[in-house]
Amino acid sequence: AEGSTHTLMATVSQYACQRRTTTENNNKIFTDAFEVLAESYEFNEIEGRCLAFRRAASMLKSLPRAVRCLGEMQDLPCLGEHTKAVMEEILQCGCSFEVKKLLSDERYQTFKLFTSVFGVGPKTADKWHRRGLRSFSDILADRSIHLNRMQQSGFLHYGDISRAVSKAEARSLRNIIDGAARAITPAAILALTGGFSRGKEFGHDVDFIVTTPELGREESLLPEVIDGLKKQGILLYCDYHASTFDVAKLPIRRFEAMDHFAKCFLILRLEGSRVEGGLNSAEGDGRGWRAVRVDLVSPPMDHYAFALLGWTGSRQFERDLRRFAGAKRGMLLDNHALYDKTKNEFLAAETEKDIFAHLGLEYIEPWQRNA
Ligand code: DGT
Ligand code: MG
Repeated sequence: AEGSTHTLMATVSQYACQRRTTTENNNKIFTDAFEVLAESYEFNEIEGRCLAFRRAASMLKSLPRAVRCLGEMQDLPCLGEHTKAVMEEILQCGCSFEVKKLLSDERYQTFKLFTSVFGVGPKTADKWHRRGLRSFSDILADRSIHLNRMQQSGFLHYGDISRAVSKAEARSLRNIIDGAARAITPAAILALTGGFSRGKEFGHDVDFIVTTPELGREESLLPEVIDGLKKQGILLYCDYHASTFDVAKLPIRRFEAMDHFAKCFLILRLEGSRVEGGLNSAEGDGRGWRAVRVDLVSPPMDHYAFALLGWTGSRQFERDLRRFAGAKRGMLLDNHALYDKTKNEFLAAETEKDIFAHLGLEYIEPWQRNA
């Protein structure tokens, strides 16, 4: 077994889209440490180092077993001097001194707390930190701080939306969105995407694609679905973005930019009675409901496969798909389209399998994309 595992490790690709990564992580002791370091670099806007740690963590997640010694690291991709040094320390001492120091660092702790609020990113966290604010009560007591609508909702529903969403809750939300979409058109198509479509047990939100086969109809579908949710009295927050999608535009390389499809970021009220097996968390404080974050995206049907591939994730899988397309195939990929730069043409796709085939990649199932 030792020999075969070693061979397996020797053939690990540097690209997440050429690896199969389930939700089972055999190297959590390393990847948890890397995530703290990546976050810290993210808070300080040192993007290169942040991505290096995320890439290393993602590679380790794909391994069939834990890395047990220094020698095993030599054959693995995505590991640099810094990542290796952290792993070596963890192997020797059980933890990383650098990570321990960060976890007790005042700046790291404050950024972690502030960015846990819906609508607060590193830039806002930095602004508040510079003003000497350190806690939620500091922020809420400071009259010179203006909270936007998203942040106001973030604070209002903080307890609920910082609590993980379960699979059962995701299923209930699916039924709610499905009902709302079908009431508008029976032809409505609803697909679960994001972490739950990769088989995750818990998520920070629930992501769906909602569209219709009739091209162009999807643009008005989403506002109508939102209106339906509002009429049901379960719409607690809605940030709607109309489509700015232009079929002629070339795909963009940067992953971080949001796509141009019509979409909305919602907070919905999920009633306990709708959840099979009860809603423990909300029952706990005697309300019988909880607030949940839901994202809906509405691509035109001829770009459905790209939207599905783009929203299924994981984020690292998406980053590496794009990186692979560019570096290995001379192609541009984003959530809208795939463009072949050598042939100067868009490559159409009806399914995710078509896109993998265009890229010359073996098909990776959604549950194997937990990179
Ligand atoms: P979680 O945290 O349990 O909700 O995990 P995920 O994997 O569902 O993560 P989430 O909900 O943040 O994002 C789901 C997918 O949606 C992600 O893999 C790619 C897409 N997506 C979300 N945000 C962005 C973004 O800022 N840019 C791009 N290009 N795609 C995004
Ligand atoms: Mg999600």
